[in-house]
Amino acid sequence: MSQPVEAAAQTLAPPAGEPRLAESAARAAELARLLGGRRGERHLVALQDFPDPDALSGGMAYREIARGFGIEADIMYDGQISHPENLALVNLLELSVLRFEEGMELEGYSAAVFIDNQGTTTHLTERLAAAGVPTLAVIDHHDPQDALDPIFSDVRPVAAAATLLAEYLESGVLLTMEPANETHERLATALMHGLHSETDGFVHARPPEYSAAAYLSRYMDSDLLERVLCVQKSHATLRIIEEALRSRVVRNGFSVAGVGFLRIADRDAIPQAADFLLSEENVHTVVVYGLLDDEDGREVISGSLRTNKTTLGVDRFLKDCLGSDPRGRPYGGGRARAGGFEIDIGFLTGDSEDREQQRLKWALFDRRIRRKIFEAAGVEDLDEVCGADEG
Ligand SMILES: [Mn+2]
Repeated sequence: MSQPVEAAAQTLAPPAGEPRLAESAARAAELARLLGGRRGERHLVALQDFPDPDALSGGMAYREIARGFGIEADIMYDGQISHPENLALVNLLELSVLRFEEGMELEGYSAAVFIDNQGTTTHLTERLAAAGVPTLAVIDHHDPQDALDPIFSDVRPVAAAATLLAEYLESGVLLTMEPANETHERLATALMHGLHSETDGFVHARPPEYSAAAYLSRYMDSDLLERVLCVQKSHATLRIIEEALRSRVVRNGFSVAGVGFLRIADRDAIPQAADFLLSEENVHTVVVYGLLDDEDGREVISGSLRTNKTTLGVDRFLKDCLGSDPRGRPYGGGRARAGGFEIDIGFLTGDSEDREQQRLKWALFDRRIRRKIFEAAGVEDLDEVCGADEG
């Protein structure tokens, strides 16, 4: 009776599962041999400038692994952690990460390790090179970039860096995970959050992520994961989402909203507002932007694009739509389903005292950006969506 079902299950079983795990076990063994000869060293784990949960949990995993070999590791980034969910991750997991500050001495590190990046998305690369710190390892899942020359390199096209680190742990070669160990619980929770956020809540996960998640689920603390995921939004963020909702214009499935002036500290409200507007029926693509007041008086238009239209090439769309700055650098770019842009408004900066001036300035940029986006989206009646007063 069960015979045909079993036969069917066998033909459907993914054949690639085991070779991948065997490869991870081999890499883990190679890393173990390397770390075995480095007792007493201090390593720096370099994360991208805006570390996300995938990077943070990967750094955490390396630090735990290194500890077992008598190696201390500091996790560092040279930018900002501002998304509330990432801050919650750092706080709830009591994860100590260092933000690079001018004057910090990097010479004391024996080696650098790059996780979830290959040195091209962190300013630490140049600083480490200047300090003469050699690159020990690169563990990443992005396309190979060959910017570094590490002793150990594991760059494979899985959906998250956390997948690779979870597979290292599963091999048991680098660290023995124990069910009641609080540190291991936090680590498994962090890696699970990394997988979750990198795959948009497992919607874009593939077999390696599901199998890594199955392994991590044996150790993770689901209450803790729930607390990390259910971060409440700040009043400022809600106010910006409200403004986006009020000012949005929807045409041909494109929803475009300018939210006016906002503080740099509230910048992450822009992608959050974009995520929110994407949940409206019949909308497939959202662009939200606002005018940021930088600490040093610089003013920048900052925007986010979110789409669930698989045929929209986000990177191309933003580059075609917004063009480049005078030095030829594109104002915007992106990856699948998400992108962003920043336009320095240069000599129009300032006069923040003069309210009327500020209002006019915003109205000007708001109309121009909306016009460009709808133009690129192929919307016909631009006068109607952008205001007939523009020439
Ligand atoms: Mn990643």
